[in-house]
Amino acid sequence: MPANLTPQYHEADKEYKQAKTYSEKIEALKKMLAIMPKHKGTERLQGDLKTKISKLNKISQKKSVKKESDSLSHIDKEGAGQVILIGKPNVGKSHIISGLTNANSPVTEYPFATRKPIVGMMKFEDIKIQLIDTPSITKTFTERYLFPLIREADMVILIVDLAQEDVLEQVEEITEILKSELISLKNERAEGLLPKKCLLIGNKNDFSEALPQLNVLKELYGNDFTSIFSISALKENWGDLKRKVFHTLEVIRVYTKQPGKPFEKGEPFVMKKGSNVHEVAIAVHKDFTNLKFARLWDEGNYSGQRVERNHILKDKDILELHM
Ligand SMILES: Nc1nc2c(ncn2[C@@H]2O[C@H](COP(=O)(O)OP(=O)(O)OP(=O)(O)O)[C@@H](O)[C@H]2O)c(=O)[nH]1
Ligand SMILES: [Mg+2]
Repeated sequence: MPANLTPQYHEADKEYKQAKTYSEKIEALKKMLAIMPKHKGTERLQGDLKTKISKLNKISQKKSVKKESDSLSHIDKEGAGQVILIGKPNVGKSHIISGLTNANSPVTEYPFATRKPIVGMMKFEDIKIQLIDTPSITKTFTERYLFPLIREADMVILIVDLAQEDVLEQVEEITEILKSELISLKNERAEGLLPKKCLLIGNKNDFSEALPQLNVLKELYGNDFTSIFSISALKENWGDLKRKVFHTLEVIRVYTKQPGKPFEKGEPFVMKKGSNVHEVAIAVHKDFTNLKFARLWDEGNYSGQRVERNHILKDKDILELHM
């Protein structure tokens, strides 16, 4: 039986053939299906169109899922450093990030409330540090995009729940998962894969069984983490924790001063600990590769003395650069 297709149908077919995206193609196919005369002679064609639509739907869904997880596997760095919080479900990651930053990460009594990475900026004195809250990590399911995020971050905070009896297992489980992804928390210097700094924080130390649990962690993992300590997200005043995060990042703040003018405190240059005068000068402006000399002020020994290009700077030093 002839199909007797209308000119509108042929027009839609042309649109389909010229369509560049999956959604345009799907739209054109739907149009063809809608305007096609429905009788025995077009049954087969109707079936073909439906199959094409469903295949294209599947492909485009897969693409968008992949796109989303690709885009979650990188977060542009902002501020003085990027710190990622990881841990098993319900240990208090979101509670902690909500205390330290402006982020609005849902805190719930039930686990797995955090479904995507959430970024917040933590103010510490005159700088800001970027913190990332993450979906929980478990043996049964861990979001793949967490591995590149962890690898790229400048520092990791592993949080465990001291109110649970299984604190050792919590650390083991997470380090095992990371190791199996070629990331070793314990030997990251050798692997060169992980940020070098990792804090282990036992949360919920308002529970009576918390202290002995913390002591066991310190005994067993003392050498594997930059530092191990406990907090209670319910009782924290956050100042100490912010300071510890800043110190663990191993960065310094250096201020600059115009020659011949009194010091006006501006935004500091945030540099790696161990940076020298020359490195800071280049960070200030590339022309300072020709730096002739610099003068230094600090809170202790210096009040404008000349320092060499290779002089190592400390946090809060003030530099006057001369070309
Ligand atoms: N007693 C006590 N409860 C806490 C503490 N920190 C967090 N909680 C509670 O523990 C529960 C889980 O906290 P969340 O911050 O949502 O935990 P999470 O690690 O983000 O968990 P998911 O993202 O849901 O997997 C909430 O009911 C918090 O109020 C703490 O220090 N002490
Ligand atoms: Mg959470």
